[in-house]
Amino acid sequence: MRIYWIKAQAPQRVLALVKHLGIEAEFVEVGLMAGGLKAPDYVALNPNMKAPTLVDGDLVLWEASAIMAHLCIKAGSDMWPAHNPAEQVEVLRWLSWNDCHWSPAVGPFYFEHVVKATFGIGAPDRESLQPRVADLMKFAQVLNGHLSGRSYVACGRLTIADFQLASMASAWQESEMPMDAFPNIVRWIDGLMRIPAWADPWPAQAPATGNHAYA
Ligand SMILES: N[C@@H](CCC(=O)N[C@@H](CS)C(=O)NCC(=O)O)C(=O)O
Repeated sequence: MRIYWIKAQAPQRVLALVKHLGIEAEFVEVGLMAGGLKAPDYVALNPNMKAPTLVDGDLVLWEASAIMAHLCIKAGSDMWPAHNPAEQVEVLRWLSWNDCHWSPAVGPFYFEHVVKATFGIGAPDRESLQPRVADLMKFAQVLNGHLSGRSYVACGRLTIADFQLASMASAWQESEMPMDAFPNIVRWIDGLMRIPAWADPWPAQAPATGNHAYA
């Protein structure tokens, strides 16, 4: 099994899960700044020119949530409830909510503060984030309310929904997201950060100038 990644939030979820479940994989860091996502052999795998991408035998899969579900099925982990339709609906609700609402709300903060710093593409434009605060507050209110009395987003246990929702929000301090007002979200993130694979999901580093493979 081979996983293509860059140091950003969507691959982060997949890498954390691989580590958490103890799955054997080969990791290929795509050289984002060297144009690796646009290289013809990568585009043939992922025409979106995004990471992550998983190659498992004949299967080529993109979209972090689908990759995480595949990995859970393969490892026999109930972090994706493959054998429980009602739980699948619950997890799907939060995966969908993330992609349609939460990710667009937290994403601009993460981009300005984390992505720009990671890839050396400029200083954060704090002014551009001001109009984004209302949207963040609106959806943080929803998540904070849901997490009242809960340690996890769905099914009363750790699922791929937690990893999906937390990948940008975990960097809330660094990203200057106004999360102090949402104690249940902060408590939930603090709990995830105690999972070693979530706290440190990245494979051993290689210089991201090309597409490097290492197990
Ligand atoms: N919905 C996709 C998102 C993929 C995505 O946007 N990946 C980002 C990193 S978080 C990327 O490859 N960005 C590089 C670019 O757009 O050039 C997923 O969940 O896998």
